[in-house]
Amino acid sequence: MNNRPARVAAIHDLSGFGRCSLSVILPTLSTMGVQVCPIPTAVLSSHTGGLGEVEFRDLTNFIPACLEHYQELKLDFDCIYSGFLGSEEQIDHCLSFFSSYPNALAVVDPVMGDHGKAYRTYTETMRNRLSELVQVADVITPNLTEACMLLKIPYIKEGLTRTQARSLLAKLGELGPKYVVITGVELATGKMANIGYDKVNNSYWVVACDYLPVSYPGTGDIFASVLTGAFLTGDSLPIAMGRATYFVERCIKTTFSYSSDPRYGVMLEKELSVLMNGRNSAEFALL
Ligand code: PXL
Repeated sequence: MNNRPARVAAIHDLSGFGRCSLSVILPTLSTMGVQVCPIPTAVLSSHTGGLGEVEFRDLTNFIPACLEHYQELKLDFDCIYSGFLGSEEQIDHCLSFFSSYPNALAVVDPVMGDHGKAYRTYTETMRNRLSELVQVADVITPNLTEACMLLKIPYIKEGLTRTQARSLLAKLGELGPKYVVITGVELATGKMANIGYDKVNNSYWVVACDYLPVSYPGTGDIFASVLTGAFLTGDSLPIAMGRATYFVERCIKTTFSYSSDPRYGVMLEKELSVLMNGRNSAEFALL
């Protein structure tokens, strides 16, 4: 019997300050009992969201070298999870990782932008090529900005009706993935929500979240990590979404209560213990 913890190869950047990407993915998944093998795509002094001139070291060539080493070791992975990428070539290296482990859960967080805008390091070619990763993914977790970019439609500023929400999810599902989750969606009812589509069971889900007048970097990374950890420990899509939403909301509210500078990210350290109780979940409903 194999009872080792589930093992994830996490292909993301390592930003020293600002609590995003590997800095939050590692503690989050470890707390959930999942082993993370970080494969840094780049090393940065901080995230790129308003902290001035960022020191950036590209690690493009490091990715295929890691893959080669892991194959020599005959290491097995239960999940390959990609996120923020530092160059176009890295898309090809991620594709090699995914194809080398066809039985692993393929999670693609198509990090490209937020609030209707692309992140400054993401070129148009990179944004266009990200759909190649989405095609091979089992699970994708775009925010609304990224969902619109993947579908090559203008950013939707108005609240989504149920029909619009389901149509966005279905169109993303047509690109390949079995499970689609769009985060940070405003609904026509005025409520903020995370919405999901389980193509295997043809069901649509919604998890409402409280609106707070603030936005923190890294919350998408924490959401996708909890979702991944939940999938790897046997949860269904809506249960995984409920756990991820609950946890991110806790992190945001706690951080907001300290009036911390939003650019510094959420105070994950204060909330990690909440993750150990697998029953903590936000309510989920059919969309
Ligand atoms: O959380 C997304 C993210 C990841 N990595 C870097 C970023 C951001 C968002 O700003 O700048 C370097």
